[in-house]
Amino acid sequence: MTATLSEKDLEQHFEHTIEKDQRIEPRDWVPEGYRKTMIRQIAQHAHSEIIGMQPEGNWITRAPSLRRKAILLAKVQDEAGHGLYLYSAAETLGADRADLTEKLITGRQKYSSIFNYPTLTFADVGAIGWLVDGAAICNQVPLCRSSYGPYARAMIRICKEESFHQRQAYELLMTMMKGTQAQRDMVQDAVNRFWWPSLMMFGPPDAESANTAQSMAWKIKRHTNDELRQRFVDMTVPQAEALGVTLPDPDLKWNAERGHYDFGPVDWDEMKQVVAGNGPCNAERLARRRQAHEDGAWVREAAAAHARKMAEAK
Ligand code: FAQ
Repeated sequence: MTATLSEKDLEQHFEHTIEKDQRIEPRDWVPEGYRKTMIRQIAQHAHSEIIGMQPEGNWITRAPSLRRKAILLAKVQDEAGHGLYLYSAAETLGADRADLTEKLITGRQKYSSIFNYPTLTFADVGAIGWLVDGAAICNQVPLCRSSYGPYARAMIRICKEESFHQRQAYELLMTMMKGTQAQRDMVQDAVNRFWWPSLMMFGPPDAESANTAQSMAWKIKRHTNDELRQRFVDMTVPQAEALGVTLPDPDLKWNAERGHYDFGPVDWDEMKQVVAGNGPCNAERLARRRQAHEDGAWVREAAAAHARKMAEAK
């Protein structure tokens, strides 16, 4: 005979699991707030991976060589894979994938602001891989220790693949920097456009971050938005120096007392506008995703019909 656990016992078990730094698994009881926060973060992350295929996907047909095309194809395909993993992780919390997609294409769920900027030249492929994947790695390596098991485990593989993304991009930028003056200018221009939006990827400043305190207490997040932003700046400045590009911030300076780089103010109004749907490419990104979803309707119908037939044949 099994004794029924009261809500209080379940809550205590949850608190102990978090306290002891163990993982919460799909079979475990969780408070509603934890479930909602996890679904929100995982869904936003999944949507970012899926929408994030578009800016670089824009250059697949125009890659300058077969080698660059093969690398870019593999990277964009990895992002699709990350999105699918993450939707599966959200499903373990009771979310419905079709519902999440519906929320994305009707603008009721967010995705990262960074993917609402255009990719104007092939150097943007390098800038995205270096800065955007770099920021993603910085943010996601600590998430490998996130309290929700399926999310933390997905993050391990995602981070490994993103390391490859970052390296291929740095190699691409290095190659361009050794090329003609026009190529060097192209790299500098891409870095100028992607630097500040990359800093926005870490979320609003801590004082304005609605979710950080609770997510840190639940060990979903291991560091605050500002801590990770600073880590990213500290990590990237020497890489920019090695590459021979300047980061577009006149206030960027080593602060020996703090042991960190100081940097200028982020334009939070711009970020708010982009998150609110008014960035340069928001409408285009969502329209493209909506169209792809509609175009894929026959595939979903065929798969469902096949599954039905197989079940009937049993
Ligand atoms: N854009 O209270 P907080 C990638 C939202 S990497 C849009 O601080 P939280 C790889 C936030 O969700 C990009 N919305 O929130 C790749 C919250 O929404 P609410 C994706 C943003 O969750 C590379 C509200 O503002 N990475 O895809 C942004 O504690 C290259 C208040 O913010 C992840 O999702 C933003 N930048 O911290 C793919 C990582 N920032 O409550 C292709 C996992 C915040 O209104 C190519 N996520 N918001 O619904 C996280 O670590 C966290 O969710 C943060 C935000 C740090 C992003």
